[in-house]
Amino acid sequence: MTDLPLDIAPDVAEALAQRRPVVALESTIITHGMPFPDNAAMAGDVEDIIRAHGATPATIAVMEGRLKVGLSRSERDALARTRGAMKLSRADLAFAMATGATGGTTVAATMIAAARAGIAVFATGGIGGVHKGAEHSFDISADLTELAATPVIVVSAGAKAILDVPKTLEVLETNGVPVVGFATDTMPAFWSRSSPHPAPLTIGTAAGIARFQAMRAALGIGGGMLIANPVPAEDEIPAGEMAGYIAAAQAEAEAEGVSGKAVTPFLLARIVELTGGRSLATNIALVKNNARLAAEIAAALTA
Ligand code: PSU
Ligand code: MN
Repeated sequence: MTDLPLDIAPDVAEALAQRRPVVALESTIITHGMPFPDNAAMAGDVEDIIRAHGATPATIAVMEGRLKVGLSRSERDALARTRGAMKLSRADLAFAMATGATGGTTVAATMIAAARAGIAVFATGGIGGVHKGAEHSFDISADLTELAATPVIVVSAGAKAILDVPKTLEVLETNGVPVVGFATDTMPAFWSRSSPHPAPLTIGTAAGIARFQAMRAALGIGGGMLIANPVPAEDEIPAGEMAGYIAAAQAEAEAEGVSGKAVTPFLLARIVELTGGRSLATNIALVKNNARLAAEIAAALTA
């Protein structure tokens, strides 16, 4: 039997054993989603917000082959500085563990690790989805099928607006994944509070989300759900303004032949440049906002 190189941080293990609220956090956002040193500051601030709301944060990553559920401050900072970290999803999480590699976990890989550790809720920025032009590239994130398979509530600001949002919603529906607008009946669009697309479901309280997930479990329906929590109004960039930056970044990605795992990091980094850093400030604000809601949901789940 292969021993699983899984390290659950002592404070996380204790909180789980005492059935206190725990919120998982992903790390691709640290290794591939934001530049240093903003990534390190964001990762620390988000953990502090979760603690301030009475829950224990568990940032998940693979460090030299060990799957870490909960990083110390120095591990977090080391990860934020790592160049050439892998971007790990369902397909290659175990590869990194078998070869001693270091990598950030995407939404999909973070869900796998969270479920394994017994963590029921997780906060991110925006999930991966169906890319624009997917009818040619077939680029559809493994985050979508993971949401169908793994029972973790993922709190996001929607699907990233670089994606084809209606196609992403269709794939989620096909796979039986509930998409819940938090106190909104329109799908948020990551950097912007709204989009032209209705939210499939709406719930206005953390307790309501906890009741919905409990009812799904009682019915024997497996899998997770996606919460779409709009970025605070004071931090948003209007969708009309973002559309131009997104189109420009997309055209550059195509011209440079960027494909596969590199697409999302390329687009996010280009959009930070095109907006003069504003999109990064908004991205950080929306992750913090999602961390707050995730802590409330975690508390409602343990109540
Ligand atoms: N949210 C952010 N920034 C990110 C991500 C989410 O604010 O970089 C990451 C997540 O880890 C998500 C990944 O799983 O982007 C999607 O990558 P892809 O499109 O290649 O599946
Ligand atoms: Mn992809």
